Amino acid sequence: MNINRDFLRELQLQSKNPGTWTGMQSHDSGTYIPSHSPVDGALIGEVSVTTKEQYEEVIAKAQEAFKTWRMVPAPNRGEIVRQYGEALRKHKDALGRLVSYEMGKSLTEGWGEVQEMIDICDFAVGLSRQLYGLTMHSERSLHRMYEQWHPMGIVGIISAFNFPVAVWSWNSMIALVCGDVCVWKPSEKAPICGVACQQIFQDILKENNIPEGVVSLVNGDYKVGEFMSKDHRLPLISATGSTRMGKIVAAEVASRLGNTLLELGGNNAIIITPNADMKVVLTGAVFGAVGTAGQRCTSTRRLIVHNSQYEKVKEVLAKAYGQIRIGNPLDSDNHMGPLIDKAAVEMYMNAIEKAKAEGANFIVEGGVLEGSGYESGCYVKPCIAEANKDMAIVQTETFAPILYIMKYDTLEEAIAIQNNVPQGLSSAIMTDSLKESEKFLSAAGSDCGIANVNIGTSGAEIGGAFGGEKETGGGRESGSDSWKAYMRRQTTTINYSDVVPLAQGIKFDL
Ligand code: UN1
Repeated sequence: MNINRDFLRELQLQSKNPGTWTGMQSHDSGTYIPSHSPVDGALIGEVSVTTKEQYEEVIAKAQEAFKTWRMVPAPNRGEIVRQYGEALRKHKDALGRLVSYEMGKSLTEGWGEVQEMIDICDFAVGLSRQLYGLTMHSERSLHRMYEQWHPMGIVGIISAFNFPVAVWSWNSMIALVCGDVCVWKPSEKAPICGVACQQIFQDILKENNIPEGVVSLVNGDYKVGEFMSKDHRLPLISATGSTRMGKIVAAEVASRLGNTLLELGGNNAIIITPNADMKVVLTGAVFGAVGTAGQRCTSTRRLIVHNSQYEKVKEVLAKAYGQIRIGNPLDSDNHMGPLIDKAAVEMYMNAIEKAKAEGANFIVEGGVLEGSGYESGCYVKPCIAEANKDMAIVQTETFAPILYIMKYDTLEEAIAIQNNVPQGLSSAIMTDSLKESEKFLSAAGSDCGIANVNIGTSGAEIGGAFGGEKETGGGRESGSDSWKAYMRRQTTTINYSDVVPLAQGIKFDL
């Protein structure tokens, strides 16, 4: 495979070992994490693992930077984020290519991810003038009462490989306008994307004479994540990844009474009713299941299909799956690239085996692709299995393009099946019936954080609050009023009378 790597040069990532950037001049620990592209297996670069001593230095710098940053007026903080958005526009092509090459998602999705970063920058710039608090009427005369929002301090961000740049920006761009400083640990499976985002941000901080500790990067596996979750100097940890990881982080942060914002596993379903438009079903379901090779937390994993539509849906999907082109994601002819690594391939194969052992019937077979173009060993076939709602494998999130399809009779039954999983991130119904869609959206409907009508389960816009219930962790990131998770609320009462009347009419005369 011949991949032009000019994009690495544009992102100042020419050297084989770009090292980590933590806001410090030099940061080489001598231990490295290599990043191999799942596209062709080639070594893209290495980052040095952050030691405990280096972590302490990063936190000290971040603490120092917070003292300056929290006093910069919020709209001026928004101006820095605006400049970052501009820089991302300039580097959209190169950064999108790096995302595609390091993570394996299709180039259009790589660009889409950078677009998601740009969108959140725009959102955060506007937000920087809208961090509103409420004013209340005091029960005491000549008193004023209101609430104000202050920055919290250092926000620790732990992100996953599947959205190696966008998820960090959802958190950090919002946190930054709120006046927090950010320390980011990207996934060790896509660390070079983290270095690129960091380099671009550091240039902007330098140009504006702002302390580099406002945005920092640390690298490593769960041990570095543990430095963060156990560190009382980090009042908020925002973690994206598996439910298993989230439970550990939640317990560690809770034991020091810190705050968490968790965005964990999904097991997202689409309900297809007799009133569904098949064209809409096709794009929504196939992109949901196959996009990003099934490695989104919002990927469609289950189709719950009305009896009357079942055979038709099976037929239409099987035909569509036959047309999916799998290969180098940088080639825009391909719909689907590789899984992130061979361990992911193994998990995919194990899930297929388990599904078969539990009696699932594969109507589109899976398997690992071999031969020319597939040398990295990470390319697999998307597959579809007829399954039962209660099978253990159907209850599990497998980060791979495996779609389980099942039947229902009544809408109530379909909603019950949809809700009958431990996770609660995203959900959808395909219908042109107002009654069906309203039932799905009612309090007795979907129990997920995201509920869509005639849209697949993935591909949320940044303007809404993103996250889900149950084992998805309950956090909300990105749009709407998610910013409140990054700030502390202060209720203030001011007495401008000459006496001190006590609330609730209490008398205390001296
Ligand atoms: C994720 O997979 O962690 O809604 C995030 C979507 C994307 C974000 C997914 N905007 O599919």
